Amino acid sequence: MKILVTGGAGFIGSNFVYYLLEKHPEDEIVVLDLLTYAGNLKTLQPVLDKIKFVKEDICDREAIFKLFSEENFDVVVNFAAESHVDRSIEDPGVFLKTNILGTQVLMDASRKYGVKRYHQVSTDEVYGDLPLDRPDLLFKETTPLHTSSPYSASKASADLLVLAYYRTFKLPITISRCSNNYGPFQFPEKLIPLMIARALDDKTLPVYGEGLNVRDWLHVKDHCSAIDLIIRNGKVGEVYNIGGNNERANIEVVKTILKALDKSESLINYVKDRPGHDQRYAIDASYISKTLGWKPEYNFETGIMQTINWYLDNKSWWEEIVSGEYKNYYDKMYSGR
Ligand code: NAD
Ligand code: TDX
Repeated sequence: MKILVTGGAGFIGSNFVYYLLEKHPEDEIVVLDLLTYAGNLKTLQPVLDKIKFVKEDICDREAIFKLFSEENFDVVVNFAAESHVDRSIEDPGVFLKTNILGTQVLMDASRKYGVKRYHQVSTDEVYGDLPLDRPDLLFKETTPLHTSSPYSASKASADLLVLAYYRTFKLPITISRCSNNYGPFQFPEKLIPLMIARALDDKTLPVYGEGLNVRDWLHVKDHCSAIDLIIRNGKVGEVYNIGGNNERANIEVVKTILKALDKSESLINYVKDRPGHDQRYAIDASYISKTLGWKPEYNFETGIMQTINWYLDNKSWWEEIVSGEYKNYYDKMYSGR
């Protein structure tokens, strides 16, 4: 099987490439990535001789059509996106372009060149949020889309477009909507790697609001195994929720990291809340479990310890990031907050 992995130099995409190489060494993998601030070719360095890498923008119609005409992909898995909510609040434009129009270009090329499966990597954020005082409520695949941030609105728009291409053009699609991922190679703008990196440097940890917002954490490897099952055995036209059943308030996550690193809770700094901040995400993943037999391997306690150890053992990967342009980003987003 020949698989195009877009956004394969980012966090989840690169983990997916490693997953495929181990699980399906017979597959041919092409990674396409624009290498934005979030993409890092170093992440794929050890396997560059086993895959083909193409630096390209998913919005560049001509380049994408040329690639599809040359490669004859069986499957496209679209991870490429602008993915950080805070950045979408600062500057929504690029989110609409990449996340919506980029998806359209990839689907148009998939139609023209007869791709057998187009898989869209979506998010639980398309469902909006759940109240903190209703632990009985979970997102189901049938929950109406109801978005909060420019990021989630762009992802929901893409989802609707993917469903439209199925209904109107019979493009063989599947969609997965996943909860918050954590694990190796996550860019240190997201909660867990940001807090690990800052705690290790004895810097303050900026917790939004009171830290009571809840996320349902899923180890990235479990996300990869779910996508792999969907592209091989999933039903065309279906949406699959993927979740870890590991709900934690942000402050609990931050305190877990501090404890594991033997750092003081006095590093915690409660800062101004994120505008439009979603309160709680919680996924009902029973459909993929029942129909495809998927189940997560990691629980949060072991997964977070492994992740912390990975950041300790791979300082060179993230120290380079936090010493460059990232410093300006951090000052811009957090100063005076
Ligand atoms: P990421 O920001 O780490 O990686 C995104 C990758 O896409 C980067 O390598 C970047 O260079 C590339 N990219 C960006 N714009 C591009 C363009 N125009 N053309 C080609 N490549 C481009 O993101 P991630 O956390 O790995 O997320 C991957 C996907 O999973 C996204 O679609 C995101 O919405 C979705 N998702 C993420 C999470 C999470 O917790 N991180 C949860 C659910 C869903
Ligand atoms: O400095 C911070 N302080 C803080 O309190 C940051 C960066 C985050 N937070 C809070 C906000 C959220 O409640 O932590 C929680 C997690 O924040 P993020 O890591 O930014 O993730 P989130 O906004 O939940 O979105 C993530 O999950 C769904 C991914 O970034 C998305 O790409 C994915 O679709």
